[in-house]
Amino acid sequence: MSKVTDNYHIYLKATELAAIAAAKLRGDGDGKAADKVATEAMREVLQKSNIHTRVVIGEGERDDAPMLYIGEEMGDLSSDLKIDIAVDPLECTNHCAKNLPDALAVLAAAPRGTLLHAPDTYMDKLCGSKELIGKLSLSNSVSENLKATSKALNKSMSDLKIIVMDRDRHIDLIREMNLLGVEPILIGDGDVSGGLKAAEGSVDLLYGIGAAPEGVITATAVKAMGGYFEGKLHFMNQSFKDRAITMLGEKIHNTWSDDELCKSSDSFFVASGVCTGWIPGVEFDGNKAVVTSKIIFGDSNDSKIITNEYLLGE
Ligand code: VTB
Repeated sequence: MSKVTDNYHIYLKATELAAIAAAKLRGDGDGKAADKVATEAMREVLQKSNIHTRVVIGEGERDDAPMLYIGEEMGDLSSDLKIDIAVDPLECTNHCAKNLPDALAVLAAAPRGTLLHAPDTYMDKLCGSKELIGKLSLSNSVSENLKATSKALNKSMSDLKIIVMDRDRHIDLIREMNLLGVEPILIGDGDVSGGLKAAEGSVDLLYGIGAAPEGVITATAVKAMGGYFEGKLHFMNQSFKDRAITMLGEKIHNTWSDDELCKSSDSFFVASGVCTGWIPGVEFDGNKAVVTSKIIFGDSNDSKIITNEYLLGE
């Protein structure tokens, strides 16, 4: 039977068309509308395919999301090839609305049952390059982790490039960094690209709390890149915690590694750029759209940048 990674083309097309659809609304100030068209474009590709695809992480619960909802099954349901996906048709929605960097259409794919069904809550994330494996932990203090990073990468504290989302929930984290002489790079949105930049070493760390579902998508990519990732669920209130307990029981207290969030190396991550940042965004040229994507394969640890042209209105 064919491997998951052999079938990446269909999923690449899904993120490409989602990115093009969202990019048409780039800068219009309406992230929800861009997310909607991206979701529709992605779903149409997966629905028409001859693979049996199931959404493990998607646009939300069935009652709230008409398409790509958690548990939705698409394509040829009788196919022997059964692939689970974690998707975010428009990651960093706010940046697409404002035409700021790093909005992406992203998808992670793996064999059935191998991606963690993460609840729709927050996740504390720590992510970096392979040099940091075994040296950091979310259970350690911020100071311990930063000192270990500085030592492992042979950089002074003031030279460390650490991405943190600019949120009130990170006030203490940022203060602790500042006390150690670290000036974090604060981002408005988009911790998926933040994690990927950290895993490839173009920055040193992604640190802090973002969305849990995107944590699984990031972890699949980081695993394939051979980088370091840890995530621990974080609850803003009791109702999110109660819901997570029904899904995961006592495991809600786990600190998950990338290998636990994506259990198979027959997996891949694909991102198509909407707004230029980590990868180039969609370029429109007359009746053509040029879309750039990055695919990272879990079995070979190879990655590819692919640029394709589509005729608009096709
Ligand atoms: C967003 C988004 C991130 O997490 O911030 C979201 O930009 C959750 O955080 O890229 P807020 O609710 O504070 O906005 C991500 O989607 C992914 O983790």
